[in-house]
Amino acid sequence: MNFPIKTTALSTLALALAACGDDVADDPVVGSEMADTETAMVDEYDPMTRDYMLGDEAQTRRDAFDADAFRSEYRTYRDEVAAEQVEQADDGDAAQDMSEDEREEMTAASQERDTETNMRLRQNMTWGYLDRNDDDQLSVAEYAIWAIPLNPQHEAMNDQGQPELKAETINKAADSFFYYDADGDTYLDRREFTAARRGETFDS
Ligand SMILES: [Ca+2]
Ligand SMILES: [Ca+2]
Repeated sequence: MNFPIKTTALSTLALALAACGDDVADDPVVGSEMADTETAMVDEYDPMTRDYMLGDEAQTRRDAFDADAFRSEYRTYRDEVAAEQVEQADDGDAAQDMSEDEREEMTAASQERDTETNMRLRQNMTWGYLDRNDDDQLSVAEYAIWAIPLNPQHEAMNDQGQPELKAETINKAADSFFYYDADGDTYLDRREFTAARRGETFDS
């Protein structure tokens, strides 16, 4: 699959936003600020790289986690993602009326995707991209879109010969999910997910 990158339209938009309409295409300061932002965004925590100590209550919720239901929900999202297209960034009048969230979403949606899976790169996985059912919270399967490595080739095959997540991969994702579910409602809200994204530790 070939998904063209809309870098030109995006850069034009970023420059226009940064300059509030002034023509600063040759301004080296604007260029270097953009480079810094891009570098900072690439630094994403990988929740699969650590062990998680769960408290008793979190462990109880973790034990009640249904891995089969998770597999089914996760597979649905992967199929959805595979059918998505890179969106063209809109640098017209509409962009000026956008909220910060909408602008971030538009920028992330126009970036290059993983060539094998068509998933967004992890740093471009916005809240809106992950919250597939728009209920403003992340289920384990929604969280796993971000948490689990992109490429299913590293995983096992199921009875039908299709790529299948290994149990240990699901276990690790679930461990980290229940670790970051601070209020124990079995979903991650924005604040809890931000803590996960930053790889914060609560161990004493
Ligand atoms: Ca959700
Ligand atoms: Ca929660």
